[in-house]
Amino acid sequence: MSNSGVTFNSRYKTFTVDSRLRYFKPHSSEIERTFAEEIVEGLDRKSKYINPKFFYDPAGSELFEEICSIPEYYLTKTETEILEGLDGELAGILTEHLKSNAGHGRDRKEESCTQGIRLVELGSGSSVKTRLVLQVLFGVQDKVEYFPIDISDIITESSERLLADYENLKITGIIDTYEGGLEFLRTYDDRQTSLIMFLGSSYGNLAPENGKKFLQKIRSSMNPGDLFLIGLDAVKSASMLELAYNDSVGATARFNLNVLSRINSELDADFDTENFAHRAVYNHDVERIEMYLESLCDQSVTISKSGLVLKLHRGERIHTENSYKYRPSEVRRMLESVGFEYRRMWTDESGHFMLVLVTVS
Ligand code: AVI
Repeated sequence: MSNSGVTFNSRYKTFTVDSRLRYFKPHSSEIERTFAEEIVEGLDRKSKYINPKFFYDPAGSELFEEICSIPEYYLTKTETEILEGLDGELAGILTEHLKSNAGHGRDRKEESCTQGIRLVELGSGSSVKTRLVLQVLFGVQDKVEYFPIDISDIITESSERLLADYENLKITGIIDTYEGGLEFLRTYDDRQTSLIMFLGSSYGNLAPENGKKFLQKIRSSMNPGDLFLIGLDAVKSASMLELAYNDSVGATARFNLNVLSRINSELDADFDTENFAHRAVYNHDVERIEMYLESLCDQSVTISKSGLVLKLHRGERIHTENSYKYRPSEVRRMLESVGFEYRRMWTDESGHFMLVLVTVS
């Protein structure tokens, strides 16, 4: 990947690979400062936490891919099955949607009506799911522009694989936080209808008040006629949930512990991962899985680049993730409360997972 040196706006560097592939990435010093600051903010306090967005360095992203392939982590498998089952129906909805938007003379330039739908994905996720939706889009239009937004450079690899398989695909990757990526797209052209996807129940990693703000952010980045497809994990038995987050091959434990290795290498710290244990428990009261890193002894850790010496006692926990689960009956209200228009919900036969399509007018 070579840096073309062209800047789209002052926050980003552009990397142009060829006419079908380019990336935008914020200047690295900015990312590093944020990481160091946020780590101090979360650890230099009584109830310690690390924001789960920091799981996704290259090693963490690979571990997450591994988790997605493990049977007890039913989320990926179930969401994929739902997507596989709705291709014809989704194609029909998208075709109808394009027709009705063209007829209603939206705020966009005339040519937008013939330019079809572009795919925006928050979190590049498993390319299996992306491919299923691309397949649907190629069924209704000749060319597709795909905008993966992900904090990790992993999108560079998956993009190249996608381009090898789809001749008429163009990819503009945004290596940034979701908020940064959405802001980027607001200042980008609005000649096409966007289908924004937020799959895998990643929304569940946000606390409800932040989730609501995030939905508002998505809503405000959308133009009339744009679509938003969100995947949400449903409330179910604690045993099934706890198994999904305590898998038999220990991938979730390695994923959780990897954030400490990341802090070691990027912020010059000396966490000994052997001194921590992975814990994942279901909290019935707030209907979420909670993940922690538990200190196995009294210990002191230095995080040089954050200027912090951390003292942990045996049994003390660092809260690393919440994964909220949703009731189908509350999802529609949640989405409508921020101004989305509800279109459709799909679930698997057991009701373990939901895919919901909304739009804005
Ligand atoms: C990305 N996110 C939806 C996953 C989840 O289920 O909360 C992250 C994860 N954490 C442990 N396993 C998977």
